This record gives sequence, structure tokens and C-alpha cells, in this order.
Amino acid sequence: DYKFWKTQPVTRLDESVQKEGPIDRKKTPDEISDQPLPLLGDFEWCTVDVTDQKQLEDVFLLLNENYVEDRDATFRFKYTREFFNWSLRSPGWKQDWHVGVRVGSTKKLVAFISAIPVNLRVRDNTVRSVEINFLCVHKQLRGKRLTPVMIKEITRRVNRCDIWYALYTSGTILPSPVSVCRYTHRPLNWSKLHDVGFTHMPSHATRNQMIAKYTLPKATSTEGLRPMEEKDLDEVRLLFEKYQSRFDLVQNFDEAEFKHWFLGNDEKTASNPSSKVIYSYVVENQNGQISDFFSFYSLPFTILNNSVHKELGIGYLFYYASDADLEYADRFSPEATAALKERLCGLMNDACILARDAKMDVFNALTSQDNALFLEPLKFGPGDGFLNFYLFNYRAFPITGGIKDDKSYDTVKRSNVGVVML
Ligand code: JJ1
Repeated sequence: DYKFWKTQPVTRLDESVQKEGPIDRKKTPDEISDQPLPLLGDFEWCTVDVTDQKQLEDVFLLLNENYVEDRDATFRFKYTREFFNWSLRSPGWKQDWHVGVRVGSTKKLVAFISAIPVNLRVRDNTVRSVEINFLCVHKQLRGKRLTPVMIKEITRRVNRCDIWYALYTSGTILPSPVSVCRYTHRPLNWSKLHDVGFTHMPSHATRNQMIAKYTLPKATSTEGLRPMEEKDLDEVRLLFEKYQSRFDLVQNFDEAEFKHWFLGNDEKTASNPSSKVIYSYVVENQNGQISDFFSFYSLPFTILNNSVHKELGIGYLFYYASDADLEYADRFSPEATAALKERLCGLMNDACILARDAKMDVFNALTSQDNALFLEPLKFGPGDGFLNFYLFNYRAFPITGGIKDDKSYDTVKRSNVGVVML
């Protein structure tokens, strides 16, 4: 019954929010202990240096054997070393916020949690926050109440830096989601998805019909589509900033952050395409202006218990922007929405083609952002997973995640969630 969460500054499950804003009284870092929380048994805290290949390997192994699985444990997230190099080392990152727990006697890494600094906008208020991610406790140590200690310890380390709010996501329900999105999936390699149990054969269809249904064109169709380059950054960031003002929950990116999140920070991946993590594209029109941009990242699944296939290639839609809605006085009018829908359908179909060409087997998108406009026309189907969004120490009115209250998906509606967590 959420014994731990009852002690934390979060919205209760039965609470109806009356006013948005901080939950705890305002504090200063010197009110926070400079000593780590006590750890029971043979456990000790460690700060993980992810620039050290050996320590990065420890994180990689822990998560690849013990992190999030789908509901019937057929698949597990397979975050790569390159993925951690990108997602744990964004501008302003701190080694102190890569918190591990090791066994004293063997030094084996058995738990991990991380924070990165972000500027978060909730409706009209922007707050300095962190995003908490990659909380993982070794399977053999579950149920020993290690997670509450890890959360308190990272909270302490973040508070010592004068940051008091956090954004985090989970597949499970905790007190209390500010928003819920559903995962949706667009098959790119239907045969393999079927062979590994990612998708089922509908009762009135044949294998060949399903393959035909999901076959995409050979090449992309948007005129002027090309990979994003360093010279595009200022223009794309401006376009993106305008686009993001459509949403109520947003991560703001400064120049350095924008470059990091969309061009990556690992030169090594240029020579090894199979380890590439972030893919960003722009549309340059005939006047040389950027009219659109989109991005997706690679996050494979490990396939558990399959003798033939060990890994499933998955592309996740990340951020995008378009100027299609900007020429309308009311960006949310039916005319503007229709124009945006048409543009996004073309762009996202091309994103699927590019993901297929990068050898991915399925393209995933949440029901967040303006995804409702293209999910059904482009043959994305509802998954069995949901993603709950949470704010720590900040009360906010519910933000629609694009699904109905009964969680059904048949009428995906516009979402006000404009943030994507990795
Ligand atoms: O990938 C997911 N589900 C897949 C596989 C389901 C296998 C059986 N459990 C799925 N496939 C159906 C695809 C089908 C294709 C044709 C059209 C109709 C659909 O539904 C799910 C998401 O749906 N993923 C997970 O469960 C992984 C965990 C999600 C929670 C994430 C928590 C985030 C961690 C904190 O930051």
C-alpha cells in the first residue's frame, strides 16, 4: 500500500489537484545531509564513472540482465554501451548522479539509478529539474526494500545541488501519474515479429497477407529529406521550440542540449553504423529553409528463450517538428490540424522506411505529442504496454496522454505530453 511513497512529496492516488506547484516547503541545500543514507547488510554505495569502460560494462551487464521486461517476460530492454554514453552524459551531467550499489565482499554491481539535469515546463511554469532513469535492482535482491533507499539517496544528491523536482516514468502505477500514454507498434519485419511472439496472426489472415499489409515503399518520398547536420542546429531548434509550445509537459533544450540530443556525442558510431543510437532528419525546401524535422532512437529488445533470434531491432519515435501548422492563425483549427496530419503522415512513413533500412524490425511510438494524427493511417497498432509519467515534489493537473480513460485506443486523441523519456 505504498508505505514508502506515503512518506514522499508526491500526489496521493486519491488526491484531486486544486493548484499546480511545489509540494514541500522551499528548502536550501545546506538543510540536506552531506552524508549518504545508511545501507544494510554487505552493501555499499558507489559512484559509477561511465567514462571508465570497465564501470560502463558493469552498468550494461546489470541492466541487460535485470532491467524492464514486457508483461509476460518474452523481451527485455537491451540498452547498449553507446546508448548510455549518449543518455547519461548530456550537458550538465554529474558523475555523482550515477549511483550504484555494490556487494562489499565481491564489489559486484547489484543496483543502479541515474539523474540528468533538465529544464522542465509544466504548462506556463518552467522549473529546474532532473529526469530519473535506469533504476534497476538485481533480480535476486528484489523485495528487500532497496529501491526506497536508492530513491532517497539520489534525491539527497540532487537536492544538495539545489534541484528539488524530478520527472520519471514507469510501466507500473505509483502515486500518482500526471499522464498515461500507450505504446503503439508499426511492424517493419512482420515475419520475424511473428516468429518471436511479438505479434500474433489475426484469425482471418494469412502470413502473406500480413507481410503485404506492412510492406513499405522501397524509398522515402518527402522531397528534400536528408540527415540533420551541425549547420542546421540553430534553425531546427527554433522550429522545434515553436512546435513544442503546443504541449503542456515539455523539456526545454538549450543550444548545447539540442546538439547533444539530436546529433549524439559519440564519434565512434559514425564508423560503426550498427551501434548508432540517434537518427535525426530534416526537410530542406527549395528556398533552403528547414520546414520539418524528426528523430528516432535505437533501443533493441533481448529476446528471451528463443533459439533462433536473440535480438529484436526497435526504433522509437523521439522528437519532431513541422511548420505545417504555423501559417494558420489558430494552430489547433480543423484546417491547421488537417494540414499537419497530412504532413506528419508523409514524414512518419518515411521515418518507418529509414528505420527499416537501418535493420530495425518494428517502429514504436507512444500516444504522446501529435502522434494521434498518424498512428492509425500508418498502421501502428496498440501494444500491451503503457507508460506512466510522474512528477516528484510538484503537483500538476492531469495532462492527457492521448488515450481514453478506460485505456482503450480505438479513438486516440490529441495528447498534451510533449516530453519523451528514454
Ligand atoms: O513491446 C511491447 N509489447 C509488444 C510485445 C508483446 C508481447 C507479449 N507481452 C506488443 N506487441 C504487439 C504488436 C502488434 C503489432 C501489429 C499491430 C498491433 C500491435 O504489444 C510493450 C509495449 O507495448 N513493451 C513493454 O511492455 C516494455 C515495457 C514498457 C514499460 C516501460 C517502462 C519504462 C521504464 C522507466 O523509464
